[in-house]
Amino acid sequence: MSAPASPFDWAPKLVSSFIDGAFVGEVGGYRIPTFYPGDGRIISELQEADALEVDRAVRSARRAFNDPAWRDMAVEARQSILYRIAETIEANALELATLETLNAGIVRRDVLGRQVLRAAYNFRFFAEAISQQPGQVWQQNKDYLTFVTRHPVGVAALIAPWNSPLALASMKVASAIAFGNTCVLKPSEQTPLSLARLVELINDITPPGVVNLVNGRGGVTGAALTEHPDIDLIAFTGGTETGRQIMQTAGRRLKPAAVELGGKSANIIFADADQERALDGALISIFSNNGQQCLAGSRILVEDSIFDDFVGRFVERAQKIRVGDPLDDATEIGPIASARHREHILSYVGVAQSQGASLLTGGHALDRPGYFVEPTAVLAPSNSDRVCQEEIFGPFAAFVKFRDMEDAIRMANESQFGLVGYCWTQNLDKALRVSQGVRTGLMWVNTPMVRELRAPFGGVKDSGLGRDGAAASMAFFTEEKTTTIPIADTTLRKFGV
Ligand code: TXE
Repeated sequence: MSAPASPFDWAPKLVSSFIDGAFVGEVGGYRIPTFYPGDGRIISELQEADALEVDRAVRSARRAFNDPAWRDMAVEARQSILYRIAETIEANALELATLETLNAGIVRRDVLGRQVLRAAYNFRFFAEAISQQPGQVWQQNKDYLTFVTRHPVGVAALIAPWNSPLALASMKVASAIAFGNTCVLKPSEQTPLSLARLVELINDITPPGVVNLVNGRGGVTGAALTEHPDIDLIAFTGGTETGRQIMQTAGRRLKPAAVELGGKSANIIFADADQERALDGALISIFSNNGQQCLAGSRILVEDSIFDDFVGRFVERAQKIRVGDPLDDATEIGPIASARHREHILSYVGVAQSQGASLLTGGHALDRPGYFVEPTAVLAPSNSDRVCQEEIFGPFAAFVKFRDMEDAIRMANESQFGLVGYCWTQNLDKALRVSQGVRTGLMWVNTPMVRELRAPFGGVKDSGLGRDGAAASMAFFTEEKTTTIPIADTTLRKFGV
């Protein structure tokens, strides 16, 4: 589709569920307005799926799964579908990016240059991964050959958050369908637009029912989906409390679930680091994606000998960041995704100050329509302060000083979370000790946020359970079956002779 006169014309008036190859369309029921965080205007309306509509979506996914044409498809045919989805995403990049920006407030230039490319890459990556998976054969027992085959699990419930819908949901859909499952995707009720379009585009390529979409609030549509008896597995990204509820449901129903939750990741900066690179990395890791990302390096631990200088330079740069219209290519930070979340972020200024922290920069909403927050940093007296322990999920950095490596590792580990971590040093020994000593799912040394999809990604402690990645996703989205066959003359015991 060629670009309309106004980017807002890309937003549909109504977003409904997409079931069995088509949008459900207007059927009445509960509606939720969708806002443009750049000025607070309503841009669309979401029609919430109730339990009956969720049931229709799950039944559609089940029918598609039961069709051997999908489930037992040759790997080359499945690869070609995944490659075509990647190409379609790229061909529709501007529309998808604009919808993401209108809905989530992420700067469009960044969505185009990063998230949309990542969404396409997710499909391409799994197209390649599925043709390269080795199997297991056991032949130590000379009389028998035992081999293990993998089979798709079935119908997956995929639940996505609002902070980076395209990148996160596309990873789930790509890994689910690559391994032969079918799915029902539920985006966040705040950000349905880009994913509704993505699901429509995917359905031009996949058989109907392979990828379905339901929209609505977590407690209504999300709960109906995870509670549905015909769901075989659940993949969730979102907040820690919701993650606990999902795990309870999965436990009760004995279904596998992978939950990728929040973080409060330590960014450890040693005096012997390349200071300029560490500074760039610290700014990227807290301010990209408008600060709303689980990977954020939101606790910046700096060695005391460089503390004042490093913090001074960070503040100087933070004050020059261009905050504003996310559709403008010159903007670096756009609006927070919702008014409620902006208030949540700003409330931490008071929280920090009440515990003795000093405000280094920012701390206010911008005086203009939309949900903008100044890039903010505080100096926390202690790592046990709430600003160092709770996920704020915005452009809000908390600085703490450390004495030496042991002190830094101890502080990094004093957290309920353990998603990622960052370490900046020129000393290999220190880099290795920190990367091994900090209890987290992933550590980046001298670089921010390089996502190697071949390697496992996921959190420990309250940051989640389960991993994404080539082997990890295969383990989650397939079931192993062991088959044993005699390959020699084996005599059997005879009953009743
Ligand atoms: O997330 P929710 P919220 C963190 C971040 C944020 C906090 C709360 O700190 O401030 O979580 O955000 C669906 N059954 N992250 O409240 O509610 C919901 O509709 C099934 C970190 O917005 O967890 C949405 O689709 N589904 C994070 C999705 O869960 C339910 C990204 C996530 O929303 C449900 C987002 C239920 N009972 C927030 N309740 C990350 N890991 O990147 C809600 N949902």
